[in-house]
Amino acid sequence: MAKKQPVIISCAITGAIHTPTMSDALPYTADDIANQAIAASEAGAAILHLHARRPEDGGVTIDPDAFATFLPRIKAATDAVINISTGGSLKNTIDERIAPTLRFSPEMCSMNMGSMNFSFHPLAKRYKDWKFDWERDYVANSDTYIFRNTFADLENAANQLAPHNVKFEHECYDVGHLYNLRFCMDIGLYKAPVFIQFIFGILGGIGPDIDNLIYMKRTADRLFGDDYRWSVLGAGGAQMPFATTASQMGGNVRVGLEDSLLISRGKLAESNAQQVAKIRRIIQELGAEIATPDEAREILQLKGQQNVKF
Ligand code: KMH
Ligand code: ZN
Repeated sequence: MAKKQPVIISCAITGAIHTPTMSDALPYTADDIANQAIAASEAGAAILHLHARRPEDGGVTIDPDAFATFLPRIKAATDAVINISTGGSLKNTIDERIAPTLRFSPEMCSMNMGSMNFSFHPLAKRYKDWKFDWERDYVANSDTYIFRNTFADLENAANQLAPHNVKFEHECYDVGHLYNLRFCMDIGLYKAPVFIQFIFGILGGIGPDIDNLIYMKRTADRLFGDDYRWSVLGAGGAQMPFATTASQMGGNVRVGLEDSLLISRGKLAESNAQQVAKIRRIIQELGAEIATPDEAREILQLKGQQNVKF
């Protein structure tokens, strides 16, 4: 019998949804982002999906200089694959959002496969006292944002990034995004195998029902055949159930405080590494292996750590 492929664990360390008030564990200084990323890698994450934050107040930033404060430290301490977000702001242009990736030329970066509502405003009602001034309005006003990823934006980003040979984490929040990806492959923007992150539970995207996972997977099988690898991210309380199910369906998984602050229903996680350790234990207890960073590189056909610029 053919050996089962090991499961790639991605860990998304801090993101742009949650704010410091929501959890003391959410990292936002360079030290904390680096330390939590390194610990997540030691716990079993092969890929680290990274955003930057303002160290003084935890605000979201896409300034390449902010990434420079932690990328070299993480690279020096781990052999994990670094994946830089290009979606980390709902307000900036695609040119601004790809600037960190253009400067640091990582092995991977995210690519969001359609324009959409992307809202987390219901979270604003849960907190009365906020640690920092910016947080309440940032969260409450997310109901006014359109997350812009037009076909022109996707083509512009692919053309500028082509010389860097970066593998995209194609973030697909709904079935239509899979068709957008197929179209972009057909016009030559991306090379197979593409890596698709199926996303469930973002307000504005498809909901966290397991039926939807089956449907997304079946649609991707039809559209991409052998030309894709896939992973699953469930937001909030859907994180562990969706990761567990995906790992049993032959998929890969993404955890991390970017997408969920919880370790179990109603209980805050202490760190990113705690979430990685939990999903690793579940995957291994259910009889699968987890991928090392080098196995992830082989499965996703990455250019290698020696070719990044940080
Ligand atoms: N937190 C994810 C649902 C990106 O970085 O490009 C969205 C995300 C976007 O990861
Ligand atoms: Zn992200």
